[in-house]
Order: sequence, then C-alpha cells, then structure tokens
Amino acid sequence: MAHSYKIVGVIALAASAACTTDPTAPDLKSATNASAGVPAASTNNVVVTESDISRQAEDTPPLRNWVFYSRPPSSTGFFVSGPGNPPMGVGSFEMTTVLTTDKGTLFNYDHVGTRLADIGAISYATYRDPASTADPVQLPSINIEIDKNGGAFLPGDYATLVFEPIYNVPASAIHSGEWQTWNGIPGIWWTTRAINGPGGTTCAPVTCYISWADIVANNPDATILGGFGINQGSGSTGLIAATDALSISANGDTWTYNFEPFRTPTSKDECKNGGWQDVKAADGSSFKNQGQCIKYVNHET
Ligand SMILES: [Ca+2]
Repeated sequence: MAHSYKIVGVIALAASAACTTDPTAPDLKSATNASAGVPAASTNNVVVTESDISRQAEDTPPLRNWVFYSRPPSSTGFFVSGPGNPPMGVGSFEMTTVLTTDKGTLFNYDHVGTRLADIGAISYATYRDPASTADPVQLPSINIEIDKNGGAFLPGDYATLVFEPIYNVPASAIHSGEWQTWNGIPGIWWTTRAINGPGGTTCAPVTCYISWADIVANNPDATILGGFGINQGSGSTGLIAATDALSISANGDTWTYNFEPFRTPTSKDECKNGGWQDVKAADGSSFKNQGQCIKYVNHET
C-alpha cells in the first residue's frame, strides 16, 4: 500500500497554479452577499467533464485548474456514465490501474493557498468495480499537496497528505459494487514526507497515521500548495474504481465536484449560439436543434 511520490517540478507547479486564469474555474466570489457587506457562506456544486481537464504526464506543471495526471503504460481515467447510481448526476470519474507501477491522479487547483486550519470538511464517494483484482480494501485516495508551514515555499516544505478509507474503517466496511461516501474530517491520514506530530514528535513518511485535527494543531500554518483531488496507484494493481462528489469546505464555503460524462443544460442560454451541440439530456441523448434543447430546459429545470 506504500505510495511513492516525486517532487520534480513542484516549484513550477505551485507558481503556475497560483496565477492560472482558467475560465472554467468556479467563481470564488459569486456567492458573496454584497448588500450586507459580508461574505455569505456559499455552496457551489460544480460539474466537471472532459472539457474541463487537461491530460498530462505526472510531475508536469498543471496547464488548467483540473488535470488528470497519468503514469504509463496502463493507467487510465475517464468520465463515464454510472457505474450504478452515482451520488451526483448520472456519472463519475473512473480510474483503472493495471500494473503495480500504474498511477492516476485527478487534481484540482482552485484551492491553492487555503490554510488547512480553515478547512472544515472534506469528503468523496467511491465505487469499487467488482471486476477489480486488487486487494478488496483498495480504493482511490484523497491527496492534498501542502506547504507544511505556509508562507514562502522553501526546500523541505512540501508533503502530500493522503486519506484512505482502510485506515479509517474496518476492512469489512469496504464493499465492491456500491457507492460509499467517506469523510476525511474527522479522519486519519498519512503523509508522504515528515510533518509535525503531537507533543513535539515527528510524523514520519508513509508509516505515521495522524488525525486531521493533529495535523492542523501541529502544523497550524500549513496551506494547500498544489493539487487537491483523487489518486489511485502505486500499489493498486488491478483496481477499477470510480469517484464522484469530491467536496471541500473552507471558511464556511463548500465546493462539491460532480464528475460527469457530459453536461445537461440548466438554462436556455446554454442552448443558444450553437450551445445545444455541447450538452445532452440526462439520459445521454443529443439534441437535434436549439429548440429541442430549450424545450428540455423548460421541462426539466
Ligand atoms: Ca456525478
């Protein structure tokens, strides 16, 4: 179950992520209550499809706010319909890792700079395909690339925090062939590089299991440095697993990412100017023209 990570390109990654202006990113200010002059807690359900991501080799700087990183030769990740009934929408993001060395990571970069201490909730849902030949407790994990002490990013500041259900529930609680939701907070995590542990101890790479509360209490200035997302690999031989409803809350605002194989229109405007060709009905059928798309919106929303 050991995972290996590389730090190549992390500095470039952090700089790139911090100044990216990808227009598909959620508008972080959209739910601000301007009339009251104070930010209102916002809930942002964000549909993520193939058109939102770039596909890149691992350890390369992110070109968009969503990146699927994969390691050759046989790591794959696709937005699919199903499997079963995903917790949000009609689909999910399904990764397959055939070899022990395979690895796939779906990372989001919208939360770079967020203090870990300001994060109130993290969760996601998984579906382990019964056709998997991997150890029955293997599931995709949550990964967060962090700067251990915030501020300037200096050598030694980097670590990746990892949440895996098996370190939080009995093995018997992990099932194949059904959607299960996991909460990272409260929860037990491990780290790819040493971080501060309780009582002046050091939480060692890979072998130390530490609660989120202890991570925050003993690394109070830590921030998200780069990617936040889903990882499958480096030991997940023969695992086929889907994820959906990846969620993070910080300072009262919540973003929940709904992985989908296509978009459905939610307003007439999305049908206009040829937009009807880029969206589908919830059953996956295409629209023949703008009028059919608008009719769908009128009936379904
Ligand atoms: Ca979904």
